[in-house]
Amino acid sequence: MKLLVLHGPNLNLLGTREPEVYGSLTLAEIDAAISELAVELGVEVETFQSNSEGALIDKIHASASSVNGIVINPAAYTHTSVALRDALAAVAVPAVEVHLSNIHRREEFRTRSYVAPVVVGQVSGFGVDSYLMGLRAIFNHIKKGLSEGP
Ligand code: CA2
Repeated sequence: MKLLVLHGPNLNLLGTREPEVYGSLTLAEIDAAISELAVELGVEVETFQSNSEGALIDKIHASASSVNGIVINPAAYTHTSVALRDALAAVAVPAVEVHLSNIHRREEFRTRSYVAPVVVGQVSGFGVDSYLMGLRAIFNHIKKGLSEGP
């Protein structure tokens, strides 16, 4: 099984500012925790961060035929991007949306996710554990689908 983990804009700055909101881990440390869990689950994981909406969409398109599932933190594009939502819907690869912070208990504009209706589910508010729970969730979702057969 191969999974893709996508990080949206500004997440490359993690660990430098707003630790009270996003935690104190850097993106490299989050990726290391993801890789560790991937070994435990016996799956291959690729991680990718971009500040560009187009680059994230291109990565989804390019990976569509080679990955079984996606974990995505679309960051601010969560609340703005119909294009990202359309890309996820178009490729029909199951995805889980994750957020470090709880987007439902912050500013009102963060409570709307354009991505939520096209993913299997959302994990929000648990810091790095949102990614790890998201990874386990998509792994279990795919395994269930594979074992059920056609
Ligand atoms: O809680 C999350 O994971 C978010 O997706 C993070 C986004 C925010 O726009 C979403 O509403 C919720 C922001 C990521 C910005 O990350 C920073 C990291 C360090 C310093 C400043 C911003």
